[in-house]
Amino acid sequence: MTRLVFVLNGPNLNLLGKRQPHIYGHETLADVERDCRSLCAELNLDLRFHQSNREYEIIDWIHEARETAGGIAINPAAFTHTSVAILDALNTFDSPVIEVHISNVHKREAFRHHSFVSQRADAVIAGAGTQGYLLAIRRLHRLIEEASK
Ligand code: CA2
Repeated sequence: MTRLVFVLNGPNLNLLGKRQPHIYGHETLADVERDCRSLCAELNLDLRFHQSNREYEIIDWIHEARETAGGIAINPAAFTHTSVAILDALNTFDSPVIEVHISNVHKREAFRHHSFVSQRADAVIAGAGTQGYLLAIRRLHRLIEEASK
């Protein structure tokens, strides 16, 4: 089992820490990437960390992960609620998938309560702030260790 994990981020998450801090906090995406890198180093995992505002780029990274990765943590952002294409791509990936949301989508507008991605995700973390990414990496690490026994 490969020790490479992908952390994928959907549209507008490049603005993290720069707008709406009451919902998404003060950490920037660069801060999140730094923390993910330091946790992966501690856990002896390799990391690819990406963000895009374009659905097809996220799909292409999932395809790349099919060939190379032992797990995906994904915050699809608004694509969570709209994208059958991202769900279809994740359904072609055979290793663990963890869905991450910074905010608790279930406390928010009704249109955020449905996730296409949850149909595939092995776990969903919502409302833990940016710590959710680190929790997802720890869970992927556990699953990768178990699969390699
Ligand atoms: O809570 C989450 O992580 C979300 O995936 C974030 C998405 C939203 O559409 C989902 O319903 C829940 C929005 C990401 C936009 O990120 C921004 C960050 C800072 C400022 C503006 C947008």
